[in-house]
Amino acid sequence: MGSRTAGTQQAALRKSGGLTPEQMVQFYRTMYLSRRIDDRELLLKKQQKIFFQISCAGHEALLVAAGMAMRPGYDWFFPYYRDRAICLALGNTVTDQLLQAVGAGTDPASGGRQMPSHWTSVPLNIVSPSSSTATQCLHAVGCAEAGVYWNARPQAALGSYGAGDYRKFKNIHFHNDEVVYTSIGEGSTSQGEFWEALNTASNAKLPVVFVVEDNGYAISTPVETNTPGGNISRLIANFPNFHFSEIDGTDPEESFRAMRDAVAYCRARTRHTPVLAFSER
Ligand SMILES: Cc1ncc(C[n+]2csc(CCOP(=O)(O)OP(=O)(O)O)c2C)c(N)n1
Repeated sequence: MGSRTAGTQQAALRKSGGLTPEQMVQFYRTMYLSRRIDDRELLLKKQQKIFFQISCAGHEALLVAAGMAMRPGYDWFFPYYRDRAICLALGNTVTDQLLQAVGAGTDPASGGRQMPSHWTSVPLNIVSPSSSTATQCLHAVGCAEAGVYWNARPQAALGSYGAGDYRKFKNIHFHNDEVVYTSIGEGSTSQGEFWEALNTASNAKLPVVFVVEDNGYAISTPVETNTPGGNISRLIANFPNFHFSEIDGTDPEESFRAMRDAVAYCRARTRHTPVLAFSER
């Protein structure tokens, strides 16, 4: 009986990608919290206290998995506007997110200067995005390139232009095994920035995890209108140097296993390969 129980527990651990029951509860709580904040913001918008609301609904499992597989304040994050749940998993609080939503002067992300859902946190390494969709992919590639360059040439950042140690000035630290996360909706993959980012990440073998969240629509435009063949996975599966994964992003355990493997692959600098994961419609 005892060994059967141990066997069952081990099978459950394998299925969850190594997450303990306590971590699974935390996983669910973060998913639920994300949905509750979305619901509250929708109410605030109807009360005209928020002028812009973007929902993470349906994306929570994949995003909490990503947050739990990565290291806040150590890895780097270039999410897109649907990524509320990864920010919560990394350590953003409800107060942080609501202050940003209403554009409060006390908003820790930007003092109320950024748009709502333009996720930003200096201590968590969540980098403030542009509203131009897909540009975050190039920012992520630039960050990964900077990390690889500075890790290989620690003297390069030292004061050659008289400004002192640039990294200390900007409070930026690379550790030689950090991973860079970026995400994008499937509709925005039709933009050049996405393909430029893939080209450089592939050629330079950069440690970037690209997450394409395919929810079937670019806001309202069906995926078939944007993507030749209607499936972005098919178009990019054969890029050189990619570790590639297509998953059901509404399945928490499958999502965590995929994210864990993708992050480990990049962190190990096996081939410095970018990784692609996909959310299912
Ligand atoms: C360069 C650019 N073009 C257009 C827009 C307007 N816009 C914002 S979101 C969006 C659709 C994006 O769809 P998708 O990438 O599938 O993300 P989803 O919101 O569906 O998750 C568009 C066209 C923009 N922000 N930037």
